[in-house]
Amino acid sequence: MSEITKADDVYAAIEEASRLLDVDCSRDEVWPVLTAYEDAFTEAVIVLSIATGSDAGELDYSITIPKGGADPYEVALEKGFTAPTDHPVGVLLSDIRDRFPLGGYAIDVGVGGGFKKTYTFFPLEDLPGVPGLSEVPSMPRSLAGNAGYLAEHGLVGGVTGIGIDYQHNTANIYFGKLPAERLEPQAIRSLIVGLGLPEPSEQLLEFARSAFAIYITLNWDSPKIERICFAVITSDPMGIPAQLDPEIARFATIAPYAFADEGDRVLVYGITAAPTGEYYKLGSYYQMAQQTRKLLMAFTAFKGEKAYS
Ligand code: GPP
Ligand code: MG
Repeated sequence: MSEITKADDVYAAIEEASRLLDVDCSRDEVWPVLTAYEDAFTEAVIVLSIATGSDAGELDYSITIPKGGADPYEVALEKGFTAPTDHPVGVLLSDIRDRFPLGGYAIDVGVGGGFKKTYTFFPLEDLPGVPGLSEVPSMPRSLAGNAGYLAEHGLVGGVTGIGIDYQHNTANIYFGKLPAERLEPQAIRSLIVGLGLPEPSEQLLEFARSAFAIYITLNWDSPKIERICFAVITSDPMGIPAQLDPEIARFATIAPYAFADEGDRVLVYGITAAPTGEYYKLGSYYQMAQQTRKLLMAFTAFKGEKAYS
């Protein structure tokens, strides 16, 4: 596997994936982003992702930035990838950085839609929980407001990261793996219905049994949790526990990757329960250093109740 990937290789992969998906890809749009974050590429995890629903027809690329790298939101502001804002979404990342030890960052960019999100990851040995994160001043109040409900469903500690979406003014809270009984169909059904979301499909409930991550989406306007997503990780493009969508299945088989061995591939499937219904996602990893892969795989194995700060 080539772990050293220059912007040219990453651009070629994004261009190739765009061609396969019939997405318009402009070098003038993508290249400045790749070069702005190029220092991260050697060790970076690079993910190509698509979704059904309102995001259908878009290809996103995500690139991790190691701990100690430049704050990716500051880079995006400086380079003009995103406009300055007075909305609290603009200070959430620095508020978190000021209060918690970080394990690293990532960015999420649409080939068509431009700079969308930052991700902030916490160190695996020091994961925060909902109570601590609720105290972050710019955090949507709906986190504190739903903390009790989330805790009843096991979503309290073990927060692995925060996603901040500057286009939609939303924040995602990523939780690690829950114990098996929390993932039983009746537990997940009750979690979803109690959020005021539509009755989940059998397919979602079957899929959620294998979830290694669960994440909620919050906004600053509503006291409600906007949506919830269940993610399953596999190295086998056909190894998901439910039939998703033909476009998703096709992308799983054709997405470009830099791994020498097909068996080293990493695919993260998602099903989101949203007010308008369910939709599917797939993140196909283009590149991932062996060490990071081992860490991620180790993390997917549940190791008992998690402590949190
Ligand atoms: C997906 O969020 C989040 C990740 C794939 C984490 C990033 C991981 C890396 C290794 C870069 P999403 O796109 O499903 O969320 P939403 O649709 O709510 O923006
Ligand atoms: Mg995405």
